[in-house]
Amino acid sequence: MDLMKLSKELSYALRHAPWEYELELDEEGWVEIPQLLVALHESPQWKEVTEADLEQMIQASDKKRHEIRSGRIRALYGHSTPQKISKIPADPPEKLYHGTPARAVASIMEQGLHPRQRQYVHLSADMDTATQVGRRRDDQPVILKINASQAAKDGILFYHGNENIWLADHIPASYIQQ
Ligand code: HQG
Repeated sequence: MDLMKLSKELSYALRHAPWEYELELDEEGWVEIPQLLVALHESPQWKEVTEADLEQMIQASDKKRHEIRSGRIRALYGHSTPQKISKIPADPPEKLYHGTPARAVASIMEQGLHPRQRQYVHLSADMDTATQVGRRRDDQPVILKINASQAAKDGILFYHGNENIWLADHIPASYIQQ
């Protein structure tokens, strides 16, 4: 089974278009695995998928994009569905990073970081992760440094995505350094 293709399909279903699969996410983004399997089994290429395959898909992935708990599965970050997924605020590390194409920097330094088409701004826990994120759009991305602990002290909320990814609603430019 092509686990990478399965992961992409699940990210699409669980981050962006659950209604195309007749799924409804709960407020934290969870769906019951049996319901998801029914939806997947409608497509010929996924008619054999089992819960064990979903577990293996998560294990095999380069990034921890999904999590399974108590018979349910959810995407950990990346959502764009109209109803905002609720996340529990957490204390961020002192510094976070954000990799972005050079062409976006002037606008970010003026307006701050906005979630744009997603529900949250995505931040990286380390420079390597930020570089990988930025390389999706620019061979030589700019890595912005976020003064996360100061922002948190000033009341900006941060949320945990996975061990490499943090989320926030908006990061004002005053906490961002080039
Ligand atoms: C930019 C992938 C101009 C922002 C990745 C980014 C990540 C602004 C783009 C995750 C701006 C949004 C998310 C402003 C933000 N002016 N540009 N004021 N504010 N931007 O894809 O962080 O592989 O929604 O810099 O690895 O690139 O799918 O966010 O370039 O973890 O699991 O607007 O998605 O993970 O782009 O990526 P995105 P992102 P997966």
